[in-house]
Amino acid sequence: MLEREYAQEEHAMQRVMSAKMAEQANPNSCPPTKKTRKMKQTVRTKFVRTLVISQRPTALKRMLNEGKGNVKMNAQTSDTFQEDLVEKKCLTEKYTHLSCNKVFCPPWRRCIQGACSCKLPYQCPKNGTMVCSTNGKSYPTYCQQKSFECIRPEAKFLNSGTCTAEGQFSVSLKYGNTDSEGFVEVKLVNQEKKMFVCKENWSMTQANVACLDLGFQLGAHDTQGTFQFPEDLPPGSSECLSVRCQGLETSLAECTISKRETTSTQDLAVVVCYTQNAVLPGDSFQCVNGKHVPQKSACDGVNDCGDQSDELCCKGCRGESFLCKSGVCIPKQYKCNGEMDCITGEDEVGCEGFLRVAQEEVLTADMDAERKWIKSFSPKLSCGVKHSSPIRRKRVVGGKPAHAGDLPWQVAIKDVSDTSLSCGGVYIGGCWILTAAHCVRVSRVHRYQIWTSLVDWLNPNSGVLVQWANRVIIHENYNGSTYQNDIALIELKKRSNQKECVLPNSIPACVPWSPYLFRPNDTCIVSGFGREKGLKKVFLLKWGEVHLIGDCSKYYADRYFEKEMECAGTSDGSIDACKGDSGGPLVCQDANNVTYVWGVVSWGENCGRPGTPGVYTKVANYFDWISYHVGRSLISLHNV
Ligand SMILES: [Ca+2]
Ligand SMILES: [Ca+2]
Repeated sequence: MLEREYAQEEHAMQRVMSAKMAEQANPNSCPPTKKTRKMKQTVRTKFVRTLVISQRPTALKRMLNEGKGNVKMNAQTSDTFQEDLVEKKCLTEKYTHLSCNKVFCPPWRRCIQGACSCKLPYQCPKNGTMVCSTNGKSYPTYCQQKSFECIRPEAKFLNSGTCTAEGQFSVSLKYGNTDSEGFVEVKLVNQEKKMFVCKENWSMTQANVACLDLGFQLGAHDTQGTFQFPEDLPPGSSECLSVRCQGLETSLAECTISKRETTSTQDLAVVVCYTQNAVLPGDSFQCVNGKHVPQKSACDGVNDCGDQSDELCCKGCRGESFLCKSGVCIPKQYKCNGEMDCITGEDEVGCEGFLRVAQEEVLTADMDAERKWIKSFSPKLSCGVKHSSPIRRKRVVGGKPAHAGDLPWQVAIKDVSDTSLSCGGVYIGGCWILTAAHCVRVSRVHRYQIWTSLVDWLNPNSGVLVQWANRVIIHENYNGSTYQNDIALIELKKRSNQKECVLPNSIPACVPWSPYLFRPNDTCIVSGFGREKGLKKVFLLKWGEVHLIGDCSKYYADRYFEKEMECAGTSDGSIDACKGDSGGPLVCQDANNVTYVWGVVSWGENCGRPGTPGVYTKVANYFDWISYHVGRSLISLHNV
């Protein structure tokens, strides 16, 4: 840790140096003159941004503490603040169960520009069990049937296995006052007569599927209702069907159905399907699909809307439902159920095995288990996981030199006409390096060298590999004066005898596909090759911990673009690791210790001053741009 005096000295030196470097390194890419008024007091360094440690005045500290306060507020589950659980700004995004920024797509859909789009049947994994569709055709897998249904919604799931001549499934409502309500009756494919559904397990999750199956597009309105059962249970009807759905099925036939004993009509399920006449008492929440549900059913873990939109913009969750870091409420039974439901993965962390549901006589196949099984055959991507477990260090603060293998995705970019390193970058797999647009120029591609596995520029360590650049792709909307879209890709040149790029000591960082993978106050790591004190050309790879900062526009009014940029500063405000090389990575680890490149070092004002956090290009916003150039399969961890 550095003394304050030293930090200030270095800081002062850095200011001089940065200005000099910015001037020398690339005079043409300096911000235009209209910005120079600001530049008098703020040196917006571009090249060689050094990792420094300095005393950070209290502004940032206060800000971060306020942020922490918010987290506590967010965990609020008391019904006293029920309307506060919904995040209003998020609602404007109109997220649904098909928004891959918030949820995983089912295996028969893939994520394209933030939406789970229909796959073509041949894009499904080959493994699976044959299923029969209501169109009378058998499909080799459930995934293929669902992907076909995705394009032709009338072809629903009928049964597991091949089609039979007599196979028929139907849902009907009985003894209601209108034909949109009543007791729920089901005729199963392999049973001769209809049976009533049990009240046990019956909730909006099941009711929505039943109503959808009956043709009510917005699902169910209520699972309560007083209807007269005209007779005693006829003999032989002392059984009912217990139904368990995931909530996103299109037919009740896809749900798991088992038999139960019943003695009274009180044990039977009723439903009121949602029609335009639905009357809601008091406040209501408007779902994306247009349905209204009671305000208190938003953020309770239950998909009341049917399109899940009541559970996707939450600051806290009601009752025992589980809050994903991405702001999604999931039912408590999804915690530790062996399947990742939060896109951030924390619902499956710290689990001691998962509970098996008690065995029962099931009359239908468990298509939810089949869905999970199919999911396990999706191609797996290896990124963001180091070979060896990291060495445990005591509470580390910024500016520590890295050891070989600490940051295996970090690269250094060198322009051969310069004596020093020009920028940092991050390896994302294949032959691809991600960096800042202001670091590179297409016309200089033949001059760029990419140094991988380097930790000490003066005494290059063993394992360092130097590769030439083959291609430079700069974001087409990069704006050199506002730093918008400050992102670029470098393709490495393959060696003449190799088909692929081989970087034995490098590991790609994962590319984030959703802006909700990491949130304000998360701790992340910034790294870069920084100069040591003095002007000696000693370059060591250094790293430091920073926290993501929400709403950075209050620090950089008019210059901060929320969707495209991310701000990060220090944790306790007393020590600040504020700068790494431009183009270098800001990486964050998820609940499963998988590392993502969350930001690319872009710009910032001097460190050590109040309220001037570093600004990064927000990589999640560029997932589609990156995948367009490098190929979807190279960087898609999920939803592929
Ligand atoms: Ca709900
Ligand atoms: Ca789970």
